[in-house]
Amino acid sequence: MAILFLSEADKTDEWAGALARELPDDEVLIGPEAGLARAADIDFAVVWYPPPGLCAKLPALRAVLSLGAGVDHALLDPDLPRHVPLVRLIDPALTEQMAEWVVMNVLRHHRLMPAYAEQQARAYWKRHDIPRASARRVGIMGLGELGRAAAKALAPFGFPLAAWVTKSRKWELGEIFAGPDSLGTFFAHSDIVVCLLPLTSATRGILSADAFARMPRGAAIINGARGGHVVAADLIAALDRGQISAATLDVFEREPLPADDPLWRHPRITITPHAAAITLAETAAREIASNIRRLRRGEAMVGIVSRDREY
Ligand code: NDP
Ligand code: OXD
Repeated sequence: MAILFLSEADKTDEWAGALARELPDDEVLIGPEAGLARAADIDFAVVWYPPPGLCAKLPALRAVLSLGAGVDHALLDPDLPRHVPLVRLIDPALTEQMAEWVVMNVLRHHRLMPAYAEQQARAYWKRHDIPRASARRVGIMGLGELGRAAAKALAPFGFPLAAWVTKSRKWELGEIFAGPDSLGTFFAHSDIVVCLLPLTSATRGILSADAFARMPRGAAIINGARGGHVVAADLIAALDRGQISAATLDVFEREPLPADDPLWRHPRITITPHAAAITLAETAAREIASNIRRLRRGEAMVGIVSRDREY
């Protein structure tokens, strides 16, 4: 059988090579034309923003495997077959990178680096008092693969941790807030808010004017999830009023972020180009191939997405 690789992202050769090494008995086909020409032979599609309607034309398809941890890109296809599983990527290498990025940015905000960067631009020397880490509350939105790893990496610094999830549970590292009714209280208890949610109908636009107003004055925002979580105009307004002190954004509604976007030039916004965690072909292909082998052995795959929850 054949694996179809569907992604406009760069490094196609690297990906095809890594998948071929992991699955030596399979043919790896690249791109929509190759897919349509050999539709009947394809049992797995490995995708990032698959062309809408294409997966529906593959009669032997057994699973759609995302090249990323998020699957919002695949769910944009209204014809994505519902009878085959959609699988997100769980890759320890990706998780490790995200934990590093979150720790780096929580420490940057905790230690007022955005304010010092602004001062440096004006050659202005002024020291600010900072609270101890034990008095800086960090609220993590989403406690999945990435949220849990970020929390574990933050815990040794002594920040009081909280997490917002769908269902209540025991959590040894901090306080759990569950469901939409607890969101306002969660925000009110978070001096630094880290967003690691999937982008779904329930989470789109969740970091809005209303959310910023509920946070303590001077709270900082770190978004490593998806651009659609943040209402950019509301964030800029909250920064300009001082309600939010600074923000770090890795993800945007439009990527690459257009050069004339005001987010680029705001003095208290730090931007990374969707680089918080970059999928590495070698490690990701290993995880994807393991899932393909699991299904072929009749075992359950890891990371199956609920189509109703959208994650
Ligand atoms: P998971 O599916 O493992 O975890 C999702 C978490 O979000 C769960 O804890 C879930 O709660 C929570 N959640 C989902 N919907 C809601 C809701 N409506 N209300 C409250 N909590 C909710 O995802 P990952 O941790 O693997 O990844 C998270 C996201 O990070 C990805 O979807 C992707 O968009 C983004 N990402 C960004 C990268 C980057 O480089 N910037 C790289 C990789 C991923 P519960 O536990 O109750 O189910
Ligand atoms: C992902 C991403 O979802 O890279 O893995 O954003």
